[in-house]
Amino acid sequence: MEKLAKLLRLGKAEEARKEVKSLLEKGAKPTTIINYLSKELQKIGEEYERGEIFLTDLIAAGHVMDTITRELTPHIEKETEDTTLKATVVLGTVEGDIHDIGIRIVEAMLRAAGFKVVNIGKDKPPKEFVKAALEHKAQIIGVSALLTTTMPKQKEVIEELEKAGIRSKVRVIVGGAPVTEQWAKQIGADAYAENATQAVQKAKQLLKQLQQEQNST
Ligand code: B1M
Repeated sequence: MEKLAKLLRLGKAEEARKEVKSLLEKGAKPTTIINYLSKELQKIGEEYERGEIFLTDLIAAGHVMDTITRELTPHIEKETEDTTLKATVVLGTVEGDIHDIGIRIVEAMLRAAGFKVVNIGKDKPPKEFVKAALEHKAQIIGVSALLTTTMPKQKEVIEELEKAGIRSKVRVIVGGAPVTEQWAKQIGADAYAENATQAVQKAKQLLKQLQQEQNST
């Protein structure tokens, strides 16, 4: 793992991919690797913020993490627990924000838990979330924001759902490094998830609530 962290810092994507393969062969769990590297990447982000490293270093580390995430995703999805869950989640990163490593991990974990997932991608305007939710008859929308400047777009997604008249039919989960429980409450989201594991737990809880509500009406 330490070797992998070093490769992340050095921006060596191909070597890191090989190292991940070897770790998997030795029995390492994909989620353990992701959680470890996420913490390392956070440290790299903080170093960038303090001006200790350059933007190019941040980009290189982001590229390595991206490569590793793509390598690990099929392994996470293979561990599907429940194929009876008949629910769709629309996921995406808000407009103006190109961070998508985290949301792809959330996607893989939701799939592994049995959800159908439609990931609309990064830099998506609020209306795109609503459009996808309508098109795929989604029960849950997961909205990611990694920048303090793009967080307000999460609120706009909720406002667009209200305008479209479907707010009561879907549940909204918000996440991303600067997002907090308090922010989620403030903007009227239904849940906040700190990480991908929590996103799965919250999605399951919200789905249960939604189904109970629908059965009682
Ligand atoms: Co950016 N970046 N970045 N960056 N970057 C941050 C976010 C930053 C905190 C770094 C720092 O300065 N400390 C900072 C934001 C500061 C702020 O807003 N206060 C920052 C900045 C400033 C920028 C740029 C503006 C830099 C510049 O150009 N000057 C620029 C922004 C461009 C834009 O978006 N318009 C930029 C660019 C980039 C890269 C392209 C180089 C790259 C992204 C590559 C990519 O995503 N494809 C990058 C990276 C890698 C980071 C850091 C280092 C790591 C992000 C990451 O992938 N983490 C990041 C530092 C940090 O986050 N502390 C930083 C790993 C990932 C697994 O975690 O994304 O948090 P995370 O996702 C988690 C949870 O948050 C949660 O689950 C995930 C998995 O457990 N979650 C959800 C996320 N979304 C969810 C949705 C849900 C539920 C849970 O709904 C269901």
